[in-house]
Amino acid sequence: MANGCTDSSSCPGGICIPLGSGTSVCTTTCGTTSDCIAGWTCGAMDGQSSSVCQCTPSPEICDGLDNDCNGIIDDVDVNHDGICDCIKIATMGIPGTHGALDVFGTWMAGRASSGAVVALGSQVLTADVVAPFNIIVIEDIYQNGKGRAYTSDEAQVLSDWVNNGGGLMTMTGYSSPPNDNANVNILLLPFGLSYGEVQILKKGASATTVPITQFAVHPITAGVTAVGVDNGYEVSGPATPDPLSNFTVYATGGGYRVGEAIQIGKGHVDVWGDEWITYNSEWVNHPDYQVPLFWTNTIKWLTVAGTCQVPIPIIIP
Ligand SMILES: [Ca+2]
Ligand SMILES: [Ca+2]
Ligand SMILES: [Ca+2]
Repeated sequence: MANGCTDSSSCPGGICIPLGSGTSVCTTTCGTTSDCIAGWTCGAMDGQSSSVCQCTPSPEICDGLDNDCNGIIDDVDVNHDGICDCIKIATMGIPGTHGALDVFGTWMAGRASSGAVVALGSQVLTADVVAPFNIIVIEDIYQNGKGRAYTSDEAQVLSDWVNNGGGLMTMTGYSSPPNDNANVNILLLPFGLSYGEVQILKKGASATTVPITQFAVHPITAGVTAVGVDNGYEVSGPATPDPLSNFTVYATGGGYRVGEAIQIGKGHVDVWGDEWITYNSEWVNHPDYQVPLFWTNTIKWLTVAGTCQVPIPIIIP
């Protein structure tokens, strides 16, 4: 659906049609409007033997439709900060509170101006509860004295939501062993993923987090050369990769898997083996880390293709 086509040869597998505003756009043939991107309609067009998906451009707004006819639904980012303004993010559990309160949540809320961030806390997960969100970030759900044990039914709810296009990110390391990870591992089970129970990458006497610098090529790691970890847990799985999933170990440190990203169905799961990327010290005291860029990349990758995809700026504001 790239804008600016000159003729159908510049639309692989598609057709170049005028938008009526002096520009043109690639489109496809269709049987009904449900074959088209939301906001487009299927209909006859002069010069075409088959019905084609058509669009009348208007300014993009957060309404679940592709208003400006560029092929992307709700791609609004008024401040050009790289976080789609229409994105709907939820957190589960308790935010990291080492240092200033919930730096990550505050940062996100300021950039997703229409969607903001909803704190689900320990709310029971049902299909209706998770359906509104593009992304869910699991923070501290350590059950002992903080939350509650999640169930396999709730894991299935999350799994269905991911397969349908949801983006799930988990973190760990908020508590010492044992059982820090038992609860989040319940929710990761349908994806064949888990955290280990042995703490890894403990910061030394320098009192600074262990820099993670070994990154695979992946959208999450683009432009990132270092982020910090302390007392994390290794990511494991999938033991036998699902042939339908596409997984990348995108970060390693000390020989351990620290970050793993998996595409499952239409959705994405990102498992990070630590929580310090939510802490104030890592955002403020580390010009050698790219924490905001790491998060901006992560949010974009977690967001389902074709919706709320906005360019990431060279400098993250
Ligand atoms: Ca659009
Ligand atoms: Ca829209
Ligand atoms: Ca924004």
